[in-house]
Amino acid sequence: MKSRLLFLGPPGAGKGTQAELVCKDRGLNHLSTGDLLRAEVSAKTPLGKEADAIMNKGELVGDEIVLSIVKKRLINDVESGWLLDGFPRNLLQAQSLQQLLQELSQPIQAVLLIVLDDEILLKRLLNRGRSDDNESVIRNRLEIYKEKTAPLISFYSDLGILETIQGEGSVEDVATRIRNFLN
Ligand code: B4P
Repeated sequence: MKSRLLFLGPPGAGKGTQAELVCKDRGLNHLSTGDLLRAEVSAKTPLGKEADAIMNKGELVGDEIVLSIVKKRLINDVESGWLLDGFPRNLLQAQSLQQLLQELSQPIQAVLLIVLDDEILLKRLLNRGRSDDNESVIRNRLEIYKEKTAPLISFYSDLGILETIQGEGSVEDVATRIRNFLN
């Protein structure tokens, strides 16, 4: 069974939603950098205060901060398996992750790219209504995705581990597509 997975895709594609279901099904640790950063913001830690302003503009939080959070977790989760959701988000993060996983002898087994039309993404995020879910911030997040995160599609495709999943339809429709691929 594949137990080291990564979800890639634009904001609002359903990475977080589907990651939760897959982790419950397969007993994996859900490692969402968005959730981990929001926990720091809620706890009002120095790191959280720094991240809050950046997230509310829809920008990416600094690589050093995100890498240190992920590293700590991955080293502890080696035995049970994991699903990375929302990380990596640029080439530097992807390269650092490859190096760390090589050191741990724990390569990624599959990268699932969830794809969805921009207008549907916008509608879903406006419905969610988190503090970083207003139209201008969402459009900025989409631009940043295209500029910084989308290059990871060819990075993982060149490694031969990328699978594209259509993100339209109900949560259950998308979950079935993912289950069919993983089983
Ligand atoms: P994230 O928390 O990663 O969130 P996201 O990309 O906006 O959402 P996701 O794709 O997970 O969508 P979801 O399932 O929730 O990032 C937030 C911010 O954190 C970033 O902008 C950045 O500032 C920072 N950050 C995170 N990781 C970072 C990193 N590595 N480096 C630097 N900065 C980082 O779904 C969205 C909505 O759609 C939900 O309301 C859901 O209920 C709904 N939905 C899902 N599937 C649906 C379906 N099939 N039908 C209808 N609605 C659906």
